[in-house]
Amino acid sequence: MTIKIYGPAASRASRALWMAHELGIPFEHIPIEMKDLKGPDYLKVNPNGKVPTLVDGDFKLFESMAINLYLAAKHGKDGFFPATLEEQALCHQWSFWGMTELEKPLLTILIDKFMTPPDKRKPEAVAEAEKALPKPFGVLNGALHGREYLIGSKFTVGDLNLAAICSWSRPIKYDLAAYPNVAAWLDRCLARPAYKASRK
Ligand SMILES: N[C@@H](CCC(=O)N[C@@H](CS)C(=O)NCC(=O)O)C(=O)O
Repeated sequence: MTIKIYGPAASRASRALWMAHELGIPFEHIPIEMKDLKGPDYLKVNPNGKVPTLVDGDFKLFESMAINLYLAAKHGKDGFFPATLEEQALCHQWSFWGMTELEKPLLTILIDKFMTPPDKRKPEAVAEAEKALPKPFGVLNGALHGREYLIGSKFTVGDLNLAAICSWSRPIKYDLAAYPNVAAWLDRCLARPAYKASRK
């Protein structure tokens, strides 16, 4: 049965859409509008009233990183979901790390810049978020020293998940010049045809 991915492309559902394109699996995209997320029909699909949600037959899954790790484990080929427990754990590590260390400050800036009317903007919150970013970007820059991808020598679900989070640095024009390994890695990941296809 064809999987269903709920959520507009301009939301965290983009992560699952990128994954589906990357894996080349058939999927149905249900771009439910944000205003309908708290309706009774959608709450049956995801009781959080948030996107993305994956429906795979009778199986329902929320949380973008979990969805992508599941899809990669189920359909990944040629090491995209690595074979060893250690490398799989590293994919989980970078996915959780992206969510806990990078997502919030990047989102704070993104929301302030693009979704907040000028009179409601919070320069202090943005300044705080900007202060939080150098440390994790420094860690990531170190981890990418001398390597093209995070784990082994190939692009994996760990790269996809973390790059999807880091992609928010682009619309906010966050300057990655101090983190050249991150900048080069992010360019490499976001140049993938599947990423581009997910944004059409
Ligand atoms: N940690 C969740 C976050 C999901 C989330 O907050 N999605 C946003 C859209 S990007 C949403 O559904 N917001 C609606 C709301 O919070 O009411 C994930 O990564 O899937």
